[in-house]
Amino acid sequence: MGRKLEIFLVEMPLLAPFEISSGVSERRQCVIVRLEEDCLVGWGEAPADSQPFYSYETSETAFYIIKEFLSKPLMEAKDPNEFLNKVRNVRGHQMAKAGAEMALWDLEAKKNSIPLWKLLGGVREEIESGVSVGIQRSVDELLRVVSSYLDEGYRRIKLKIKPGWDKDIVGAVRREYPDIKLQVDANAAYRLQDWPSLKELDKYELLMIEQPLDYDDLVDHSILAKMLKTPICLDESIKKPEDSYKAYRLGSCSIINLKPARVGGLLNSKIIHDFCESVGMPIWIGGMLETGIGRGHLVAAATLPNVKFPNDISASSRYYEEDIVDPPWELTSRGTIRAPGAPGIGVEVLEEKLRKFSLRSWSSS
Ligand code: OSB
Ligand code: MG
Repeated sequence: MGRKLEIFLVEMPLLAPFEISSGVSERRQCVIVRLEEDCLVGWGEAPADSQPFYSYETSETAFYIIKEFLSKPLMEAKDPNEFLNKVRNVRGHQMAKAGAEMALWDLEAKKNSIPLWKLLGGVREEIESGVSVGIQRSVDELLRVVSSYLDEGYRRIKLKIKPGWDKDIVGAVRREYPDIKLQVDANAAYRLQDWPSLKELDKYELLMIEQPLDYDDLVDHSILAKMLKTPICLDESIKKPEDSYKAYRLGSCSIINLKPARVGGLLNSKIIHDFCESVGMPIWIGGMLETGIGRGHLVAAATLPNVKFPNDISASSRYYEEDIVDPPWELTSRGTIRAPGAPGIGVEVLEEKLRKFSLRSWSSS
């Protein structure tokens, strides 16, 4: 079979700093996985950042875990299912696993000369694109940013909130745009006893409120869900398929933000997707400021049938001055992104640029 594995610790400058309740990012780090077999190359991305503020994983831990514990299984596994079985005894490290597993999916699709989204079981040729708007310096600044994204055609706006940056800014955006699809994401910034602040958001007709309480919590979310009219969507709390089952049984959420990287890859994403579909719980696909490589995998996931809301999958120009794929991901005039017709993730990786943004690399031979 003869595979060659190379991993890159990449750092790319963001066009603008991205601030969420748990911290701010000015440059984005990730690990890119390159898996070559018979002149075909599969690509994956572990979008852990330099700081452990969203999850405990960082770009450095992902690089280390892939190199030390996932590289051999990745070289040997015949498909994603076998890979996940081989790495079952590595606890957690879902983003590291996802980066490796996605390279295997891309390779598999390329071997079969079909787009990844078709291999996954996708059913739509374009996916709805929304944009996630970070915490800004002022309400005026926020309104300017929102207006420019709406002008570009994004189908839904997600506002990052935290205590003190919530009801006023949501109210200001809602007054300016009474009819847009609007939602908020707290990145675990509230406690259950803060519920009165969250209750005030009920009057703004939000599609959902994402991860209001602790990053690991399911129980308090199930209590909060009964107190709010606005549907609760979970992000950080869903780290593997079992978590989606528990969240459903407890009533901790009625929507899931499915991030393939957060749950260990596309196979686990499919399992969560299929479970949610079977119980009538809609999902959408979230992002982690991925490069064009990771976003290729997100676009594929967003073509699945139970994806019922616009996704946090924006055009390359929303994140980076220069992306590392060609063509860069672009928005159509309908505020969508087209699922590519080319094999695998459907875009070409610009290897020279990738190497330019690499801080370090490691290869199997
Ligand atoms: O909570 O959804 C989140 C980015 C980094 C870490 C966490 C989150 C986000 C986003 C951005 O909201 C989504 C995107 O990639 O556009
Ligand atoms: Mg989120």
